[in-house]
Amino acid sequence: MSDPTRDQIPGAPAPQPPSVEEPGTPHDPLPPKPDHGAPELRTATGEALEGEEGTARGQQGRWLTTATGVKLRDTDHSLKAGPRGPTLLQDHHLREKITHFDHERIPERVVHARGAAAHGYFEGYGTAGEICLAGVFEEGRRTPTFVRFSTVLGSRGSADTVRDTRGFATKFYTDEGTWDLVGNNMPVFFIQDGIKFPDIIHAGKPHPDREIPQAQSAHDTFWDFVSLHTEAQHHTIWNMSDRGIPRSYRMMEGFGVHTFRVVNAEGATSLVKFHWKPKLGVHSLTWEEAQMLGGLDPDFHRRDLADAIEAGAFPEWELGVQVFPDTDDQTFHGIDLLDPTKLVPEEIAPVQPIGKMVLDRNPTNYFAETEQVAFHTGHLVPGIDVTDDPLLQARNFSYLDTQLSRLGGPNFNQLPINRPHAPVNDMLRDGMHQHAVHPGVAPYRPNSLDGGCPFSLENQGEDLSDEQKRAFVDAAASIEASRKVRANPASYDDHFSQARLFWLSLSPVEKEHVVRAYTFELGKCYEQAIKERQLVALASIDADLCEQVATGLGLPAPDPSVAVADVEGSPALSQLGGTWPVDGRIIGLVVDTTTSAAQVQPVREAVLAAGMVPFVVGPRGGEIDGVPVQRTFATGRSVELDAVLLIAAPVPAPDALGARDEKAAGEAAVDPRVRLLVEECFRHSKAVGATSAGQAVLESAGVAADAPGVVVADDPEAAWEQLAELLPAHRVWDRFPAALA
Ligand code: HDE
Repeated sequence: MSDPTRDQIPGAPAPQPPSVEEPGTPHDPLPPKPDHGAPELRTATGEALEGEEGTARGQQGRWLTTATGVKLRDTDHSLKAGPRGPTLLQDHHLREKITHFDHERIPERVVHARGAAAHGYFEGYGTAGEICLAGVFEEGRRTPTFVRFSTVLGSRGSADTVRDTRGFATKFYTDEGTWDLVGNNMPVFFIQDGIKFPDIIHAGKPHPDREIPQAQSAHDTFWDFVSLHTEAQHHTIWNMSDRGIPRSYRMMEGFGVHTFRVVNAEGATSLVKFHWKPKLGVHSLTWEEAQMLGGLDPDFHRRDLADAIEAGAFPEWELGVQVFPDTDDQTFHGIDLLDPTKLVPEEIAPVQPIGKMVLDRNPTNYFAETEQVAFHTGHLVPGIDVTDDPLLQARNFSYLDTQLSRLGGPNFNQLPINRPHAPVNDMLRDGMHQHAVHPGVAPYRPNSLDGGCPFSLENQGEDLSDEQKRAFVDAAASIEASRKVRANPASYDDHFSQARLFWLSLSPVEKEHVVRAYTFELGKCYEQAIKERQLVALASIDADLCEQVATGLGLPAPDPSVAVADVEGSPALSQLGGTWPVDGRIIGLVVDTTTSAAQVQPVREAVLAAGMVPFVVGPRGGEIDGVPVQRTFATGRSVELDAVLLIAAPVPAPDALGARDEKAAGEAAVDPRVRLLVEECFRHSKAVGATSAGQAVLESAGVAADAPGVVVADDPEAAWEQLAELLPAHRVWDRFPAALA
């Protein structure tokens, strides 16, 4: 029988430390190591607790205890009636351990179940002062933030790179209370009224009989819904565009979607739409990359976010607002600002920057932070208020309600990740998981027993500072005196003009991707009637779009159900064009066992100096001439890379391929896995470079040395110099068939 005190027995082998090295330094190209240290405990305001307080529950070289702090000698054997006898009910440690384990899971979010998050800060520019009194926007003021990105449809364990809308939810821990901006990476939504949210989600989720398909919109019920509810067509075309498969959470725009009402210090109101603009630009995967990653690295976006922050490439966004006068009709250039299926083109309402956000710290514990964070559109601060958008109104109910079952009661704001950084002095009492020990006897107002406390800020006159006076006051927005009705305004009947606006905004390459996405998704539907109905909707957006999808489906192109709208595109909606910072991009450096450090090191250093991450990809792990190999031909795949530089042309290694392939490998001049890597990089329009030594791979992959985005040079450094110039454009757009046509 093993002895739990074994590490204290003289002569017993010393316990081995976990086989990990120190966490990487910023810009260390090695993938980050798992941190096997004790979980850091934090206060409500995010400060790390020091010493005993901070590490009392960490995995440390201390005594293991029960939940009540009783030291244990053995947690490996249950208490039995003899070594081979039955387990005794008396075993309180076994029961505590198993019972706690049995209850480790909480319900996953009903939507947005899969997510990844990071801490950071928001810094105001001071430019919003004229329209909004919220302190968070004051010049230079830094407010801690926590951001959770997510997919919508998939379960918690689903893949990151599926075609879907992405959530972009930000918690601002402001001095005036917590403000949550719970947005998406697309500016419009499927439905105009929150009462239809359960319907669209039921349609998008897996079919109830077999629970398939997971995290997909390519199935009958989704297309049944969107073809029957044509208000969904605008959001759907965004999903079918490259926006539905982002390259990285760091490279997504974020939108508040609804119009919000802001109030300035004089009490004047304006209507605004919030936009997050990523410093790195808006970029996407190709559909094939997204599909491959679903299998090869389902955690791709989660890993990318954490790795970038670990490497010091902190993601950054600028927050901007489109500002509209708060007129009675709440429209702008004829666009109904209360209709969440409509955007306002930036060309007619420019996005004005009001601050920036930097994400600079990974969560310490996924469950405690990313899983337990609870966003709520009703978490508003003085100066920021809601409008009557019926989708937003329903959300204001739903987000509070859903936490009750997800987090087990009404005290979820006391969880460390949700605790406000502003002082809390509420009269909410008791309930499941109450952590506060409230003194006093009179949690009601007015009272005469607890000195009348707490006071509300009304009638306090001169005793309060200006800042204290800044309480939340609901904006006194006028409402149309009317009868109670279950109806939409007439403006909500226009379902196609903005879907067309989006289509017309795209470049030929982006349009081609949209056509392929519709063709794929509808091709996965079984019901002919659904495909035909969706084709009618496409005809109402654009005849050419409909024609191309119909051809792919082998169906005739129908007539539109409504006259095609006479609108123009909004150039700001296209992702193409421009050049962008390359922070955190991953560059594959292909070597073989004969490659010398002198060939690789200067390029590695140049890549690092440019803020990118070099991955040395070699035939085996370990080091080659002292240079660490990050990926082998077995563990690496093109989809992880943003560009590849062939420093060598590795020859086949038959033993790595399995007996059956040995003959073929022996005959090939180049390792087929490297050839595949280059074929894929080329097909996905990534920059490809080769030295004269690596050029044989290009030949074997059928890639012409003078093809767009392919560079060849004598030595690695010269090749890298040319390759680096291609990266700010994200992809070699000229290589896509639509661009070549
Ligand atoms: Fe949500 N949504 N939503 N949603 N939503 C939730 O809240 C809901 C909508 C969004 O990372 C839930 O805490 C209704 C629009 C994000 O924790 C739930 C309606 C937008 C997240 C809920 C909408 C969003 C959620 C599930 C229609 C973009 C993830 C768990 C009236 C502006 C937040 C939870 C996170 C999560 C309800 C529509 C964004 C059930 C009823 C529009 C980013 O409360």
